Parts: sequence; C-alpha cells; structure tokens
Amino acid sequence: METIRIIPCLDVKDGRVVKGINFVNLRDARDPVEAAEAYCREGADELVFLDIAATVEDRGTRLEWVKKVADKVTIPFAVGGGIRNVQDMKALFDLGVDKVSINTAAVRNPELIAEASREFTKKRLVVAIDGRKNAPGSGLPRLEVVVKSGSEATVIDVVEWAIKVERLGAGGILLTSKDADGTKEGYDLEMTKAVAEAVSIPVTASGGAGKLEHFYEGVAIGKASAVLAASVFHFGEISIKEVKEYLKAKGLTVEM
Ligand code: 0VR
Repeated sequence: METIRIIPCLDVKDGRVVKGINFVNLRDARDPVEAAEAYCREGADELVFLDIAATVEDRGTRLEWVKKVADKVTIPFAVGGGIRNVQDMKALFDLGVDKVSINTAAVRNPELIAEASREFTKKRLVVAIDGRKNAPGSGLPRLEVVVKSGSEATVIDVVEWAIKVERLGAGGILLTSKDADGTKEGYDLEMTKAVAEAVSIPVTASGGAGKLEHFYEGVAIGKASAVLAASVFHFGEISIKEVKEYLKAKGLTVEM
C-alpha cells in the first residue's frame, strides 16, 4: 500500500503566509520561514509554497521569498505561482527547489508541460489544477478549470485536462477545489475521485480540509495519494502528527 503524504501549503502574498476562503478575503497567517521550519520539525512529508499573487500581478515568482524558505527546508519542497517557462523553473531549481508547479501557464501553453518534463524529468514537474463546480444545466462543464488565482473561467473540463496533463508528461497533479478552499468543510471528493481514477500519476487533494476525517476521506474516497492543507495547519487547529496518527489508526500507511 502506498505511503500517504501530508503536505502543508504556504500561500504567500506580500512576503507573508496568508489564508482566505475561496481564494479571497485573505488574512495574515504567519511568516513563511518560521512556518516552513515548524512544518519540517512536525513531520510534514513535503512543503508547497504558492506565490499566489504572481500571475495576477503579471510577474515571475518572488525568488527572494522562495530562497529564504529553500535555505531552511529539510523535506521535498515544491514551488508554484507565476511560473511561465523553463527559465523560471531553472531559476527555482537553482535555489534548491525540488519540484515546480505550473497552473495558468500550462493552460495557456500545454506544450510547456512536455518541454519541462523533457528538460527536468517528470518527477520534478507538478501541474496544479484549480477547479470549480458548475450547476447542472448551466451548459458549462460540471467540473471546470479556473486559472489566474481562480479569477478566470476556461470552459475546460477538469478531468479531460488532467488526462491531457498526464499524457503531456506531468509527474503529479495538485488538485485544488476553489469552492472548498478555506471552508474546512472537506475536500471536493467528487472532483478528486474523478481525477484520481482518470490518471495514473499521483493526485494531491487540496482545498477544504477542516477535520481529521476529511484527510481520511481524501484518500479513501477521493483516491488521493497525498493530502494538502493550509487553514487547519496555519491556525494550529490540527497538527501534522494528529493527521498521521489518525490515518495510521484507520489502516493507511504514513511515515511517522
Ligand atoms: P485550505 O482549504 O485552507 O486547506 O487551503 C488549501 C488550498 O486551497 C490553498 O492552500 C491554496 O491552494 C489556495 N489557493 C490561490 C489560492 C488561495 C488564494 C488565492 C489564490 C490559488 O491561485 O491557488
């Protein structure tokens, strides 16, 4: 049985870790370096850093923020937000980043996935897919890809995009529900399961984790290989240790 990874996510804006609901109403949470060191100490299996304002501000990833964290991180470190091309990726790898995550740029130029996968190997390339649910009868995909920090609809079906992303060479998918983000009401299990069953690369569930049961559901029902959270970890409501002990008690394999 695969080892399930527990992943805290640092959503960074103006040099601080922030947290909102449905990608808006962002409030200050903590310092990125302090948070990264704490999560490494607490047994996180991987750390994600998202420069969430980069694409909207039409700039590259803030390298100085990434470097401060990269210098302290002792676990696999993945960075996304504002990555537009292989040059941006190389600059991040040169800072010691282990994996890059592309979202809007991949939708705008799918060939970038294949190019990056060839250049850096697929295990260093994650494609982040932000999805939202549309009402039945809306004429829009039930599960629709959104880009630019969730501000722009694409009319692209999430599952179809995930299949294409795998075919183009992505090594993993970071699947975030914009509707569930920050609500602490649980992952979007319908969307997560639909994607995880359509691809053979690891899918990370993201958006909505609020209690221990949610992490288990993300794996047992959502078929995710990893579970990501921000709110409950940043505000100290649940610890990584508690999640791992809970999943282990439920029969899943985790690295204690
Ligand atoms: P929680 O629901 O708090 O665990 O959040 C998990 C996940 O949704 C967030 O870490 C992050 O992916 C939300 N993403 C974005 C954003 C948040 C604000 C603005 C933009 C984005 O573009 O992904």
